[in-house]
Amino acid sequence: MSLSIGIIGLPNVGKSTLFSALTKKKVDAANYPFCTIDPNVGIVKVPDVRLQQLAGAFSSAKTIPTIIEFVDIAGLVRGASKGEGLGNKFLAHIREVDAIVHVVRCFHNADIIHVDEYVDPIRDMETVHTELLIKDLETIERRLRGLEKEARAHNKKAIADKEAFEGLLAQMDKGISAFSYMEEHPEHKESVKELFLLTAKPVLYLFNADTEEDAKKAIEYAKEKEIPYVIMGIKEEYEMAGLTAEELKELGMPLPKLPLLVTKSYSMLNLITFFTTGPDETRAWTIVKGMKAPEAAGVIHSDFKEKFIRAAVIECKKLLEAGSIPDAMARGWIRTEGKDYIVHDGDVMEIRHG
Ligand SMILES: Nc1nc2c(ncn2[C@@H]2O[C@H](COP(=O)(O)OP(=O)(O)OP(=O)(O)O)[C@@H](O)[C@H]2O)c(=O)[nH]1
Ligand SMILES: [Mg+2]
Repeated sequence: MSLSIGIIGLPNVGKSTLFSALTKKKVDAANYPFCTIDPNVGIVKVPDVRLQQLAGAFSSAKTIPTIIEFVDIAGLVRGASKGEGLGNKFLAHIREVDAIVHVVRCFHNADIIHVDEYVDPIRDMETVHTELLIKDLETIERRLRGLEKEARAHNKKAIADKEAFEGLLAQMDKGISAFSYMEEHPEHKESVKELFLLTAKPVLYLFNADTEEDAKKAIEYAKEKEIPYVIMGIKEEYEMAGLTAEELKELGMPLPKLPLLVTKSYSMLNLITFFTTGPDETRAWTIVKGMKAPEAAGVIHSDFKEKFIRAAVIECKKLLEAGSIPDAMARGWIRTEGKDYIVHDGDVMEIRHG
């Protein structure tokens, strides 16, 4: 299971540079708007120290991290929802991703063209948000028109959907995203999810800034809206991405922030990691928070879900403390869990299946 994160933002703000730094893939990144047209897709390993620790403790021959997909999408401009710029094509690409990293230009550099002439992070965030909202409003209104007849015929689901969508429309008129609406109204979540709205996806802001001072206003805005954010100088990160940890130390460079972006994106998607380990390999697996043991087993192999019998489970920390499976067993730290067990982040599991 690999989920995808779309990198979005205005043209020429550093999206492709970020993508290259993350995926080590060479893609077109240049100082002109709409440099990217077709999306670039790349896979990124999710950094996790526990994986190396486990592999070390078990002298595993192979170490396999879990991955997340990043998609570098074309830049969006005001009017995109009406077809401006790359318009609808751009919006269609956003619809396909599971979450969004929204790159916002905060750095000042007169040589790099800004499509709206000068640097203003708040205006830019609102431009993008507004375009997504407009597109969503169209979707909701269209759906509501389709529901009228069924609701009048007392169809229960149609009535519930209608109530959910009308509430959502009223909130969206105030600029509220479908994501926030679902948080506020869990009772309408199922109805809203069915619309696949653009603003229903979780968002993480990436403030592309050389200094924290450059991002100050943007940070205040994100805090007020309760949207998570990271601050980094994308160009610097890109340059650092080509260097090893030793080289960075020698040059007196700061620690790269890209791993933090990856882990934040991962948790934004509500994802957690469990492990399998042994002499052959130690491997990290991705599941959605709240998944039960058979579903988690199904991520390893689709057959395991149906044929799941039980799992031997121990927290990664405990296993490392015990040092080996027999020692952990002797201490009574390995539990046997059944079909209803909800898997936790950091569990090390051995699945028994038929
Ligand atoms: N000074 C400075 N320049 C940057 C930074 N990040 C990106 N740039 C430059 O900005 C220009 C545009 O970068 P891209 O990564 O191509 O931007 P994009 O958002 O992918 O643009 P489109 O594909 O056109 O939407 C390039 O010349 C980058 O080198 C930064 O942090 N500081
Ligand atoms: Mg680009």
